[in-house]
Amino acid sequence: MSLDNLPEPSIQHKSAFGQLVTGPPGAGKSTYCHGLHQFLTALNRPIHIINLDPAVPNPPYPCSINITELIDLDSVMDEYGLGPNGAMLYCLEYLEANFDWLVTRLDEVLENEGGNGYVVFDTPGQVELWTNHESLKNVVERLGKLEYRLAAVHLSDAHYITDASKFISVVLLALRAMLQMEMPHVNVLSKIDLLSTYGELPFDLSYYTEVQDLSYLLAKLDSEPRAAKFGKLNKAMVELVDDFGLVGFETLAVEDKSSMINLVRLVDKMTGYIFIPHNQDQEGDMNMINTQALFGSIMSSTGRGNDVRDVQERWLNNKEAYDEFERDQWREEWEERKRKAAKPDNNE
Ligand SMILES: Nc1nc2c(ncn2[C@@H]2O[C@H](COP(=O)(O)OP(=O)(O)OP(=O)(O)O)[C@@H](O)[C@H]2O)c(=O)[nH]1
Ligand SMILES: [Mg+2]
Repeated sequence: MSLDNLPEPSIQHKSAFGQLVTGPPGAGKSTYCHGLHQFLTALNRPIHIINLDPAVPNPPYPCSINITELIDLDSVMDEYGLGPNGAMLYCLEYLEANFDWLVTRLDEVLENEGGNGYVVFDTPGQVELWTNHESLKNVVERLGKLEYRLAAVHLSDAHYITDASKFISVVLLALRAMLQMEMPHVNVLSKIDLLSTYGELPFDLSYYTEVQDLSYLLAKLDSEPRAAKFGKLNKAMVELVDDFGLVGFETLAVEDKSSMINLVRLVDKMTGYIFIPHNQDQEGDMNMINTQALFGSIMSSTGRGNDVRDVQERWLNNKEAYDEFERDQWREEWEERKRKAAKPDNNE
């Protein structure tokens, strides 16, 4: 863990863009990072994933930088006799104290990106890290000063919207994350493809994504014996969320192309990525235009836009019909590829 021989950080990049992926344990953060890597790589958009979870030496995605190169959870637990939560906070504090290491590694990784790289930070699921502990926030703030334009993509498992009290806790956590991190922020209901398996929702999906008048949920809470005891507290919490009026949700099913495109487009707008060419040369401009055109063509091939009514239609109202339709499309695409492979001369 000695950092004595590390070179001084050399800040050569012009700017970099990217995402800080946060959310409670099991929300789907690492899966999303992996999906994003596959998706952007297929679009010829370079991406680097940085794992900030010191408990994961071997993440499931191609990892450009791993915090375990600097410090890992098990050694901290052994060395200082800490439990997993305390050790996690120690590791993030250690990262903050060794910020120069991170900058040096980022410079190395982004060296060949012509000045505008794209980095995605996968984070651990401990909620303290983005609700009240300062280290992650400080690291992001310092990256911001070095022209890293990051947006927080905060994932919450869509399963929680099926229960009024869990939904309110998800909304409160999302609000807390927004207030704590103070950065461009998008909340996302993840694993939306599983929503139909949890039974019928009392309200349309848009009620939850737009976090409309939460007082409707108070009646539900009052009918839950555990929650009813805390009627006044529930009311105060609901009013607090309503008064801030900050929380809304996008939706995500990692394996669904339209879902990924909608989120990528939104984050690109939030960070300003859409306004710059990928590379410093003119070809960069063309790449950007091609990428946007490709996004458009994928969207028209799936026949869906980014409206929450489309999401409701796809994943709740008519899931089986859409699943069948997409299976047919994949089959046709597969057959077409096989035909082309059999006749290489005709390949365009
Ligand atoms: N059906 C479905 N499953 C998903 C999706 N995203 C994640 N999962 C599953 O959810 C589980 C948890 O995903 P992870 O990516 O490990 O979650 P995480 O937020 O990184 O978890 P921690 O790092 O432990 O906090 C895994 O079994 C994933 O396969 C999704 O979009 N759809
Ligand atoms: Mg993870």
